[in-house]
Amino acid sequence: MTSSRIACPELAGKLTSAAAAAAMIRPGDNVGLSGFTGAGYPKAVPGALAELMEQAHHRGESFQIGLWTGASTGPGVDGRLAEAAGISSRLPYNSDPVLRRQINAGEVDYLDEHLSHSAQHMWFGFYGHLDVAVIEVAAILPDGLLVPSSSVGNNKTWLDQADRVILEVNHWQPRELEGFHDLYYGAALPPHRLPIQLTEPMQRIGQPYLRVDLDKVVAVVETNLPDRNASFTPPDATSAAIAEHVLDFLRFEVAAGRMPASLLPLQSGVGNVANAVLAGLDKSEFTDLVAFTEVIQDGMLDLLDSGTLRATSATSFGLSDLGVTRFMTDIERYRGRILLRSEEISNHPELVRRLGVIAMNGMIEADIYGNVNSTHIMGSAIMNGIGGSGDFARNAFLNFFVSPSTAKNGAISSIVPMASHVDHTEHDTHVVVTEQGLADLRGKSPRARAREVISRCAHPQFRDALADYAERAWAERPTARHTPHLLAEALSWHERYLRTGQM
Ligand code: 0RQ
Repeated sequence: MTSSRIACPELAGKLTSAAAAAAMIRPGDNVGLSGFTGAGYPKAVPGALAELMEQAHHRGESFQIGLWTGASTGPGVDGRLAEAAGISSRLPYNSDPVLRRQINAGEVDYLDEHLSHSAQHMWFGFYGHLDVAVIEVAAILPDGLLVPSSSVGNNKTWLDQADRVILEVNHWQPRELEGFHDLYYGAALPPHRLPIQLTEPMQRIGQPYLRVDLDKVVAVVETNLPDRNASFTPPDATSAAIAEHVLDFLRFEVAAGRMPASLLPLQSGVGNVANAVLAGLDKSEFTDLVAFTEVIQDGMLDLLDSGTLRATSATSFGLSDLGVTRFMTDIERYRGRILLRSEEISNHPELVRRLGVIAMNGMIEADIYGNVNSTHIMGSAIMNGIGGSGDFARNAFLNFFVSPSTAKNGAISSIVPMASHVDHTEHDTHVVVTEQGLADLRGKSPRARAREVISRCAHPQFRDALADYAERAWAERPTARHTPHLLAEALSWHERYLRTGQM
């Protein structure tokens, strides 16, 4: 490995090993890492830190940190540090199964935050002090400016706010990533905030580089390791049916004159249903689309390659191994058509609303009135977190929440009388989609929404029970018929699955 990517002499002088860099992190520190959806997280220092934690634990000493990131990382970060019992608190998002178990066991405090809020809550002082930032970059320029890697996330904020900075320069990341980023440094705190002058998804409002105060950099480490590249399965019948319902609805909206033939900027959550919608778009008549989203997954590369998608703004990649190879071998093809921004900008409510984004996100369950649970199984156990779904859905021109109509091999209905946890309220939800059909909730009263959700989205196995619930709630609540519920029964709907031992 060479230091050809570290062109700044002052920072080249700070080159050291991962173990030496990790030793600069102390028990009790809050540590801000780069990383978003398995892309751009530091590959070496977290593992070395986990070893130090295990050694300390063997000596009977406590060594835990508060762990802050952009969003999810990889098993080498969340998983490894969790295995070392090294995380006391975590924000703003996690999808690692080992850490999830610790959170749900009550061993780790988890702040599940809207992603657009995490940077500003740091600036507002809501999270306390950030001791160390560990940030992966693709290269360091002679003047110390940093070429970001495959995600931006909260890197700008962590670099700015941390007392000490450790940089990981990853040779695996394409050096050609220089120019793929747009870092906005114009944010001020209330009452001095100004409008963000972005009126078109691909508009540049910042600079291609991250800045760091060179005096704060305590170590530079070189790596040559890949991102965590999620595997991607081709759409199955369920996700393909969901995608078809979404596409038909978009056609209907265009025909009704509510959006142009090239639609409005798209935001798509991650996962197989999201990829199926993108695959459906690619086969459709839609062209000249643009995305203003969080994550660029394989489906987006397909759309860019076919020309269906003109360009996309995001904060991170979230590609499969195959997707990474495609991107890396043909990177110039994507230059100017992909722009990575900080997550406070990619998910900014002001921008999502101004641009009129069409938001599509997964859900765990929706209730008959349109309240959506994206995060908690049976109302208590966290799955991942709200991520960007609230940033986009609440401010979108049009939002979709999508899910198979059942979970756990058909044992559980994703349409329930009352959501066991609410992330998106009935006031925010526009369209609910399952493989059974699509419920358009816009402009409808609660009872009309219930009829729509039950008849169009519920699985036939649960449809009668849900309709019966809604009718009895109406009959038994003669003075509370706006959004009638039978509370004990609504909750027991969830609990009966606990009793079957399926959960
Ligand atoms: O669990 O794997 O243990 O069986 O939840 O469900 O069907 O694989 O769906 O991967 O699309 O995830 C909402 C979690 C859906 C995701 C959620 C169980 C199910 C399975 C996953 P198992 P699927 P997906 C941009 C936007 C919030 C963040 C977001 C999510 C597991 O979309 O995290 O939108 N969203 N971010 O069995 C019991 C139910 C269930 C259920 C599903 N009703 N009851 N278990 N499951 N429904 C990205 C970012 O912000 C970074």
